[in-house]
Amino acid sequence: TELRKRLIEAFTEAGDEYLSGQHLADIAGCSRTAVWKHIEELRKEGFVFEAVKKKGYKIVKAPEKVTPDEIGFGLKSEFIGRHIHYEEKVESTQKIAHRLATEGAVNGTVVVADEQTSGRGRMDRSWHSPKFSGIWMSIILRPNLPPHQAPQLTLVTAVAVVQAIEEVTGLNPQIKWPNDILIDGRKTTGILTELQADADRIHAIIIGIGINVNQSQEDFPEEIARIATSLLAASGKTVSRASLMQEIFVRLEKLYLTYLNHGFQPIKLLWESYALSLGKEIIARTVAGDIKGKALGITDEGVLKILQEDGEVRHVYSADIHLGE
Ligand code: BTX
Repeated sequence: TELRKRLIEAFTEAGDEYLSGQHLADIAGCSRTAVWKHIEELRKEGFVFEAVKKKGYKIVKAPEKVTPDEIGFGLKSEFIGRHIHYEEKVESTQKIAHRLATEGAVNGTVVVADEQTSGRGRMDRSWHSPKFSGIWMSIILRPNLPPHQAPQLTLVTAVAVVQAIEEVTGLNPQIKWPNDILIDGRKTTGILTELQADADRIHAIIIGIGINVNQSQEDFPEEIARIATSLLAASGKTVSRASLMQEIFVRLEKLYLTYLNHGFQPIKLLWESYALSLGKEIIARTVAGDIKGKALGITDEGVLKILQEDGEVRHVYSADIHLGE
């Protein structure tokens, strides 16, 4: 890291000039191969380089962080994102949000980190959350609702994230019930909703959102390389994480209020317009076994309806969806 610091200083001094590999090696006191490796490391941290043959390297963009200042500047929402708890590196933003919610965090509080070391998915799965390249955040909301309505809020969130991605990148993401957002069939976003509630009232809902933003396709680890993508990989453009977060806060706030004031119906229509698997043959893997059939839509509660071959319509509350043949 001392060496990388020296490289960064050299690039800073060079300003708009390119620095050759040899020159950098001299400054850092290492081999050119080592320089190249360090440049790769810096790239993973969010630096964007321009490399020109015979001239060398130049930094065209330094990593942007997602600190409260960056997010607060120009923010147009009223309550979502008005209180931001930022950390560079955490195990999981969900964990922190749960603690803050217990301690009385206000409606709309957001916990965000530049890196998660043990990001969580559903059912104890893990969520890969490398430094600087994604949005890893948890939003605390305090709706006055019974706990059984919580799954609807996952769907509200999915619509908000899709709209924000569309607005900021021009891409057309689709939703796979209940909580995946896909681009070209690959997962770019996962949503995890958790509750603090008693039998008839939600105290806090903690909505975890993980979005792959600026990873290159090669950056994904082997296990998810074929199922995952990022906004950069899909659009060819780096995306400002802070701007995307702002857009999500504004959209989510609007849809959340629509939902509280007018119920799930208007959200349902929007959700269905973005849904990937409606009308298709799917297999829903549930804890009680597979359900196979045609995805018909969602109920007013946000529950998935599947038409089986025998004509029976099954309601699925929780499952992983696979597209059938
Ligand atoms: P999920 O259970 O639907 O998806 C988890 C599965 O997705 C993993 O088993 C793996 O196959 C795949 N996967 C893991 N990481 C990635 C990734 N970066 N991109 C694409 N696919 C991946 C989805 O759970 C809910 C994820 C919520 C993550 C947020 S991040 C902020 C907050 N904090 C936290 O710990 N979790 C949430």
